Amino acid sequence: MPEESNIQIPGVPASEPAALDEPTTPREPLPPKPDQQGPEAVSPTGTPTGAPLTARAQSGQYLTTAQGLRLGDTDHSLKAGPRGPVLLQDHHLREKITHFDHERIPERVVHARGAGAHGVFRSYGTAARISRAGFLAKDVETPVFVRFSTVLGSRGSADAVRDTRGFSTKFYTDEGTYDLVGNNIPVFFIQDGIKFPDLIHAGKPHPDREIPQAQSAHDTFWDFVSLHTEAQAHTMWNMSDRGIPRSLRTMEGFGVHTFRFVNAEGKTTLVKFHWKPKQGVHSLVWEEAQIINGMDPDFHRRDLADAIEAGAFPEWELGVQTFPDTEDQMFEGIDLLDPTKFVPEELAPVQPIGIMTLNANPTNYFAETEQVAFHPGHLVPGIDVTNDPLLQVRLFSYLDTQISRLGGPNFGQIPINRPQAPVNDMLRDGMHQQAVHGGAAPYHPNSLDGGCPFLAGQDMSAFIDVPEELAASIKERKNPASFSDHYSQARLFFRSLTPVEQDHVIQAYTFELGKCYEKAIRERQLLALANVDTDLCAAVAKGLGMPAPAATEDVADAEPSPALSQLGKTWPVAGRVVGIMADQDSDLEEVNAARKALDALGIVPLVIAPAGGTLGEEGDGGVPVQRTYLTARSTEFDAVIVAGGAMRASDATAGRDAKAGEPGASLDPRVVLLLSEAFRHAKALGAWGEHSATLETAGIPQDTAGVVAAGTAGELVPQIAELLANHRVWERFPAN
Ligand code: HDD
Repeated sequence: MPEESNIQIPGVPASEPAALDEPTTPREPLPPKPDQQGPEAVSPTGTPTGAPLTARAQSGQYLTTAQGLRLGDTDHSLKAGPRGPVLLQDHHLREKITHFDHERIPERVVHARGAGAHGVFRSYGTAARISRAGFLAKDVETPVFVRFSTVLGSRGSADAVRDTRGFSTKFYTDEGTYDLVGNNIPVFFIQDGIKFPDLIHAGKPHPDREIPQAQSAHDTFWDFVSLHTEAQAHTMWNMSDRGIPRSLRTMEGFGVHTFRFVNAEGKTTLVKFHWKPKQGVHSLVWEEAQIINGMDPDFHRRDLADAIEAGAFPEWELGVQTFPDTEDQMFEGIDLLDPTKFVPEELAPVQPIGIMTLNANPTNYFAETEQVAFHPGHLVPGIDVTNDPLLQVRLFSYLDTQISRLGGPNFGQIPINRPQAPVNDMLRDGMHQQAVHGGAAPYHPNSLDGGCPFLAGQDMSAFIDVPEELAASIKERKNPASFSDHYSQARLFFRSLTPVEQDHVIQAYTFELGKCYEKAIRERQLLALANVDTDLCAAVAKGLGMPAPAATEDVADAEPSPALSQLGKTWPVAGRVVGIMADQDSDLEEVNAARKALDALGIVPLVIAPAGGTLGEEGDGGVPVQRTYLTARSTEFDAVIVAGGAMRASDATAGRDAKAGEPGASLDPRVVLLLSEAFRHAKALGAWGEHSATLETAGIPQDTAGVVAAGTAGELVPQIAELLANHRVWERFPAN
């Protein structure tokens, strides 16, 4: 070996320094530069795993390529002269554009639009007698990730559409991941999974023009549900206020199917899951929903993220209805394997088994909310499936869909999908494999890798399939006779609602069918409604200007279930939003007193003023403005307080100089719009002192339910809070 590096370069005298100085002895690799370290290792719940941490994304010192090469320019492509064509050799350009070109993955075929949050589930231990699931033992805390969704709309569609909402929960338990993939409606459209593509093809936009987006108010949807009458019960829930939740935080959730709990002795119990929100069950009204979809398409997503960020962590109690695992799996005449049926709570009470708190927003939407993969077949010991034919097909579909959606069979290795229980599988290779598996024998049984891993027994937390005796039967494509009642539960639901809620249902059917062009479809759906309830059918037919048909089926009556109504209860007011309309004429001390009093109740006060900034002097006495007449719309507020004096139109009008309430007074039209909408949507309205005159000028009658006049802010706030506890001033409906 020469003593010193002496590489010869043709044409370069040997005395000149060599261009390359190859190391001849091995040396330690250079320490990684700060900007060259791998991405932060986080657990599925977003908490650092303890692996060496790096700085946040975007905070490394130098920009690099994906290979860690430092870049000196990322703003100009490499060209043949400043005005010349771009060169193919520009490796940085090609990497940057190629990666960008592939940033999107296919959206979910259903439930494409969603919002997620991290949290924790704490079990009460009340289910421990009937399920041996470790995470249901007393006081066990299990990290969770929840994704709420709409069903029909694309990823970029609006939140407040009339639709079913998905409610999926991933429990990262010590015994493996358990997914509860439910909806906010306890019954489903179809009884057999083979119909799912038909249902979704009918509900999605028409294939020719791809309209309408995220809506069921169109011909193909109603064509399907009127021809396929087992969908009537679910559709009835959709047409009720449940189809337009006020917030994701104020929705119930349901596992829909009947599942099977298995205890330590192997004894089984049939169960139906319920999520009960501590925040109450509240909905929008249809006009509000329509306004919101234009004003703030991200309404639900924003509401959830804001609440969590503000520390108002939403909570749901998980409960189960339990049924004996009898041979026929019927309960009070209801087939527990029919997913278009629910069991009224009056017949089988919901028994609480734990509480879930959502306490952290995702760090990255794509990595977590988009890439999370749920599957009803992600089970743990102690929870098993039943033979519900809808559930059986779901067990195939969810695994299958992730392969095209997440690009291969290793989606379980994506951080949000990684179990928190040790994984010791023999699945190997495949697209996007992240692991470097050692060993020589990824098969069972083996003798080369010491026979590992071994099989566990029930006492070692193994999942043991419940041995189930099956009745001798013939192979056929048929439903059981007990699946043939398509109307009684739609009737039960409708008749359990209060008149106000029933009126909303009538309006919803009339709206949706009014958007259908084909008369035959409207007629057929009216026929289905006649079988559900003749009054409902007559009211919808009247709205459509069509004759009401007579019922064709003899449908069984059931006892109404008052638990189905959202009215008649009071709920916590924490987390609700109250708008305070103030202006330069306001008594700022009183405005601040109102803000403080609301805040003390956990209510979010937002001040609405003619312009942004601060009313009065910045500092102690001033009032920071959160919304202006331009940015505010009534739909954001659960109640509105008027604390301003004039609120005049900013342009010259006859009453420009007159105070509100005085002859000739003229309010800014946006103020009038906000107040009149809030009034029409049955929200509490209030004012103190002379400001009641502003309400009067806006056309809000003073001596009406839910319109409060008080002497001071201190007197007003408790009255507004009391009204808010009922969600709306229901006496003010019907609105039109
Ligand atoms: Fe489903 C997604 C809920 C029936 C096929 N479904 C999906 C999601 C929810 C539900 C909440 C969104 C999961 C997420 O946030 O990622 N689905 C239900 C409920 C059903 C139901 C409560 C009936 C009780 N689904 C159902 C059937 C099939 C599917 C019968 C197919 C035969 N569902 C899917 C799917 C999706 C899905 C295509 C789309 C994305 C995904 O699974 O991961 O596989």
